[in-house]
Amino acid sequence: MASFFERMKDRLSKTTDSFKEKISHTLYFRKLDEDYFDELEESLILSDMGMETSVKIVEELKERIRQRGTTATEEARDLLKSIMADMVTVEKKEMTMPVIIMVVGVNGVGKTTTIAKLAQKYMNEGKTVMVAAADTFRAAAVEQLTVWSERVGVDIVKSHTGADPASVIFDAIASARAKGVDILICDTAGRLHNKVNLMNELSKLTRVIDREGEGFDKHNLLVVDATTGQNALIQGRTFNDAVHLDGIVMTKMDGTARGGIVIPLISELGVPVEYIGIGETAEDLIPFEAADFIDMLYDEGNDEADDQ
Ligand SMILES: Nc1nc2c(ncn2[C@@H]2O[C@H](COP(=O)(O)OP(=O)(O)OP(=O)(O)O)[C@@H](O)[C@H]2O)c(=O)[nH]1
Ligand SMILES: [Mg+2]
Repeated sequence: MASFFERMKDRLSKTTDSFKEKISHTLYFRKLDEDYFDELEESLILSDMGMETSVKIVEELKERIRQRGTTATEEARDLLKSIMADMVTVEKKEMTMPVIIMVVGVNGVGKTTTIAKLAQKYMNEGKTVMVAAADTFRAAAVEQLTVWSERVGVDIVKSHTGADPASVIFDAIASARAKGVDILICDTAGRLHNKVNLMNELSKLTRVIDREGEGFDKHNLLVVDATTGQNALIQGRTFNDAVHLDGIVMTKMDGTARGGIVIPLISELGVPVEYIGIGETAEDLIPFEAADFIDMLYDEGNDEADDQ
């Protein structure tokens, strides 16, 4: 059976292959001159690193090259790798039990699926889990979470479509407290009539959780979809303004070449990516290790070994 690292490598191969391809020609430069830096910056932007982060990476590279008197492109490549590794090194916030996890993100990114995956993972670790269906906006959202909760085997607190999400959270916290569950995971709407409404609702839910959830640790997770590239970054900024984000889950990393977006997401928001989604089943969630990810981007190991 493929090792954990191999499985991740396999699922992320579109992203890593794309990065290697985009960056490879910069290795053929003879001199580390302005042409080299321009080319590199463009390659980074094309690899979904975002304008701001790409400029920052190249500025830092110039500085390190200057300090060290580096002239070889291979050496510059190693410096580049260490700069990127530094940028994604953000400490993850440990959760203490009992905890309320609020899951936020725009519609369709994979919130409900991620909740099922997280519930499965925590149950496998021997934790007691409950989910709250606080996306009462979209018809079928409650049913979708109900189906998942039955499949995974966790308790669910829910109401009808159109109910006040704050009251669902209120009831869920009371129930989680009464049953002594370790982890309460709250699903939220990804879409309301407009963005201001959505952000106001999330702030309200945060206040309810703070007020009613005494004795519970609080953990806010943003779910973003890797296939949307730069949009993930815009969403990250918007949600981070409305809700304090403790962590990010990047979904749909399987089958996209745009996974490089995790780098600017982490470095610009200063929020760690905790997990990545690599498929549609409850098992397709893996912890994200930023340093391993950077290693994969630069790994030149033979590709044939990656095939089954
Ligand atoms: N390939 C792949 N598909 C995923 C992943 N995560 C979620 N999906 C799919 O993305 C679609 C949307 O997922 P949902 O969990 O319903 O997304 P949501 O954010 O809850 O959506 P709304 O409730 O409409 O806001 C579903 O078809 C999922 O199966 C993933 O990691 N990889
Ligand atoms: Mg949903």
